Amino acid sequence: MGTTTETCDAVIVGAGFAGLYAIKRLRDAGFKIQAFEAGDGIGGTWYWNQYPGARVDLECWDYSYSFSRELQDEWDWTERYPTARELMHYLEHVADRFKLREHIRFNTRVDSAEFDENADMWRIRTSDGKTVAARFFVPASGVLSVPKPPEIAGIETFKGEAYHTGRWPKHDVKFEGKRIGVIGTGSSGVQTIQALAGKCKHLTVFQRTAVFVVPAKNHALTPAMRERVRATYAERREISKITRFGIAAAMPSESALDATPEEMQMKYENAWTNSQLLGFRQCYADILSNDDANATVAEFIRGKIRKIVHKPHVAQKLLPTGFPFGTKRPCLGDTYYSVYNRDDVTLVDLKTAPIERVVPEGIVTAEGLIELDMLIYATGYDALSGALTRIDVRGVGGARLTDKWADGARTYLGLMVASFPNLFTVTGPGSPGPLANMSMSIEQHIDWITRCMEDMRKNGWTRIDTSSDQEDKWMQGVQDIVKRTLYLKADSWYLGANVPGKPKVFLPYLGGHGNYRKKCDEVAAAGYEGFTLSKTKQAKTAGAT
Ligand code: N01
Repeated sequence: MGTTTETCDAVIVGAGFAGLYAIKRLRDAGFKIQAFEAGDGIGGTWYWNQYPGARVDLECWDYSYSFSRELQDEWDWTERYPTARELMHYLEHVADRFKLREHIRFNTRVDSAEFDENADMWRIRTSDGKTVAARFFVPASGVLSVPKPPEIAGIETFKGEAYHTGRWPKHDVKFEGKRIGVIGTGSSGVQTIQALAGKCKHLTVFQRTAVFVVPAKNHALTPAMRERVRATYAERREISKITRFGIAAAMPSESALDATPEEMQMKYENAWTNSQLLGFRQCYADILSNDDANATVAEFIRGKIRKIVHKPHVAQKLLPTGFPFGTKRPCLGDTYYSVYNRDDVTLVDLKTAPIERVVPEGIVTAEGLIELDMLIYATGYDALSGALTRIDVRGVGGARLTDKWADGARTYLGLMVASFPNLFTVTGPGSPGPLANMSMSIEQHIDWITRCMEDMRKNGWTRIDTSSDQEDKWMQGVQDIVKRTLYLKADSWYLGANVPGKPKVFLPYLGGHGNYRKKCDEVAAAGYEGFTLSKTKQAKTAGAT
């Protein structure tokens, strides 16, 4: 371990939505903090994902900070679903407005973190060879931030340009006149494909699993639209705090199985026409819990695909089958299916023509060589736990987090890992995380963490930990809830099924954002039930702690 050069109350990892809010809240609460960011700029996900067509799939009104009324009033979003670039500018504005940059060391990765049991301090080592000692460790490093490689033989031999959507380069990438291949048809692939069709010489899409893509209905925002939202913004935010998905959307109580065909058709047409991410899930209560109810939506969308795509054999390949609607995150896209009516777009179905290898000239599938000038990997992420397990984290007794999570990530309350004291996870395993509005979830987590750290400071506690029993109970609860739904019927990144060798454990808490918030508040109010709080004999009180 290197020489300790700095001491602070909390080390924060990341300068995205979560990291920035953590810096602001903890600094304002009087803690001395140091944040590290691997990139050279602000933005997290939105800094790295500047691929063509990248934009968020929740409306800007919900996918934004709620902590500052002034910020809310002064920032004018230009589109219903802002682009990655606009989101990055928004976060840069937040960093400047609240003077957060001075707390961030850019171009610096956290390599390891080791808990010093005698001092109740984390010793955190960074890629610049320095070590920081901090009472608290808050990795706000994102749930979808570690790109998953495509695991295809020969990728290093390709002589053209190659990019992963999650690590899009900062230089200008030219597409004109090029033969481009996109591997992957999740949200990133769908957006990239829509953006590149017609902008390059030829686009070849390599699809392993067809997904459900529902219309985005993105549009520019006018001042009048912005005013309408601002008029009831406070109320909208308050309602969002108690709902299942962390947005002000009412969930129905009726079953799809009780609806008449006409009524159902009308609802689904309305969801298709006036779409938003939750549109279809808001039609009936049992869309995500009953196979027959789910099948009605799936078949409605398949009917739309058959109508939009002119060539029946292409339409057939695009029909999502084998998993229920909504159990893999549905994608938003206005032109996705019609792209396949173009002569300069080809769909390769990897189920019938698997990729054999990448060669210098392009990709060889079971049906032969496809020559390419550029390859874009839209192959997803090592989600939820990946950002944490790539850091060498060692807790009590030197135990490694990667060993502890060898059979699947586990936490108590989605906030803490037993025997890794004073380390708070943010929107990670065991929390609603990506199955609710992320910006709302981030604020809730960071507010809870701040309150906890303040209570510890007030009481002179230097260590907070939990037990394996608490983890067992919490993670069992997470599994009990998911078993009542259809989510386990899809090989999704929610359960790590997309990463070869990763244990298949469903990680997000599906009980809803509102219930989760309530539970976290109750635990804190009951004196941090399920946690143990203590004082070290030789506590080296750092800064304000
Ligand atoms: O990743 P994904 P993503 N050979 O894992 C395929 C959020 N997000 O980056 O399904 C061939 O969903 C893989 O195939 P399969 C959002 O929450 C949001 O697109 O495993 N194909 C799949 O098609 C989203 O859910 C936004 O069979 C391979 C694709 O690659 C999450 O991020 C935008 C392969 C990966 O899809 C992840 O989305 C972007 C291989 N070896 C992302 N390996 C918005 O807000 C993987 N695939 C709109």
